[in-house]
Amino acid sequence: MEPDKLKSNKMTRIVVLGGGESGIGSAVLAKVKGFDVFLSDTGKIAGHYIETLKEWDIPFEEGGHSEEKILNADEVIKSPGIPSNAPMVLKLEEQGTHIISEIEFAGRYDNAKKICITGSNGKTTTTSLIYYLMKNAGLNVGLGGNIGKSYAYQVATEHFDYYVLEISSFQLDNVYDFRPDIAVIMNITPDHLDRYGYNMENYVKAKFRITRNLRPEDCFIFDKDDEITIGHLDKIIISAKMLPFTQKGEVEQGAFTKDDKFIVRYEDEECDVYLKELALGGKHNIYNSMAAAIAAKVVDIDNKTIRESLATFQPIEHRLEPVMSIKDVLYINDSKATNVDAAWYALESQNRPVVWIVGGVDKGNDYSVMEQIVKEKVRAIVCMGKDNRKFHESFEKIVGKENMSDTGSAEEAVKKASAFAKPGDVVLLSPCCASFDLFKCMEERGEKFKQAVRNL
Ligand code: UMA
Repeated sequence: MEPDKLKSNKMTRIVVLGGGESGIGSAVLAKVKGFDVFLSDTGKIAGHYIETLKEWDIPFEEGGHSEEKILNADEVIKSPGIPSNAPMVLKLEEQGTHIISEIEFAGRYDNAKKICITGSNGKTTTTSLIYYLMKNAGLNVGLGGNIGKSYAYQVATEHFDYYVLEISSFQLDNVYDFRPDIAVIMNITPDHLDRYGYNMENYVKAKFRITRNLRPEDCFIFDKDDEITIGHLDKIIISAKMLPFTQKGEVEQGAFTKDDKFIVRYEDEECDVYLKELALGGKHNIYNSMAAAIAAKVVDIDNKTIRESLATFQPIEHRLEPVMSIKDVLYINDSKATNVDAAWYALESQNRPVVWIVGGVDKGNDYSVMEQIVKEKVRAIVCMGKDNRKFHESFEKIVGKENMSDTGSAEEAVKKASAFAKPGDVVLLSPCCASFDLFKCMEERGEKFKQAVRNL
């Protein structure tokens, strides 16, 4: 059934697959909009989500997907963690049922101006920076998407003039009519290839779905130094104001670095920011800050607020988060680095020898790109995962067999790392991988790392 028809036919049956943050939010919004809603989860739904379902009187099942309750849906909202080749998804597709994401569904009922950020790395930091800038400017703004509280739940229960939404490729996979006012692609490097048939082109196309409905009055902010982004832009047409950011030369509109500053140009306005005043260090954070500053200029935030906000922003949890120094060894939690590129930047931003804690669920990673940076920065490697073979194959030749160790918990990893570390070193958890072999999620991995450091 066409989405437009769904908007008006209130007793249409909506089935939500997945009872996590995304599914619960979607089910509540569908209920608020008067649909006949049913939620189904193959696993166990967390207690607080069951409370919410009961509170809103939403029927649900857990422990399996029942065909007779799902295949009769007029439209299905699929949680982003459910792969497109899951048996129930394939059955629904076979019979032609329209499958959408939470973002597509919530976007239908949200008139706020939307600033949507995707990319392989830096999207959480940039999303949080833009949100912080807009809050400081006194705007009525919400934060959601792949971060924090479900976007759909907020659309159902709150009102904002603006949303800043971090959007993952999984959420974009089932987006059709969703339209941001400002779309941002931070960069595109290999990630989640296991979900995209190990084909980079599929992943790039998923990311670019964020631009598919842009209009001439909308803005597209992107990294001009990112070859994959630029390569794809050569193949497509985007009808929006193009606002690149770069650390290699000048641009007429967008942002660029010059000497000790970066300069933002939007229409006939200009704002310059001293690099040394940025709260977040490292080359990658110059990109993040430039993207955020462009978005801020587009929504007409004054230069003073932009400069002050970029100077006072606090680093986000699990992203290059300093934990504490013990015997002049600094422990840094970068659990959020779940792909190779993120870990590369984490190592690049260190100016002390590194004992690197790495490992987890490999997503089709190619570690050859890490060899040079490991040679330059890393003293020893502690593997923390169930299968560490690829790390040994790639890095033993660089750091030496005697400087590598295998561990199966955060506690063990921190102990081994502290034994390798010398005064003046950094112990950096920047795993390159997903966390699901040993932990529930990357947040739990970061928490357990921090706890183990405090227990040293
Ligand atoms: N499930 C089914 N059927 C299946 C498979 C799973 O019912 O065939 C059920 C599971 O039993 C589970 C539920 O689906 O109960 C989980 O759904 P989910 O994995 O989509 O998780 P949510 O809690 O709904 O969180 C999702 C995002 N998770 C993923 O994309 C994996 C959250 O991003 C997001 O914040 C949230 O929606 C809000 O809308 C997290 C994430 O890890 C942070 N994102 C990835 C990343 O950043 O790398 C993309």
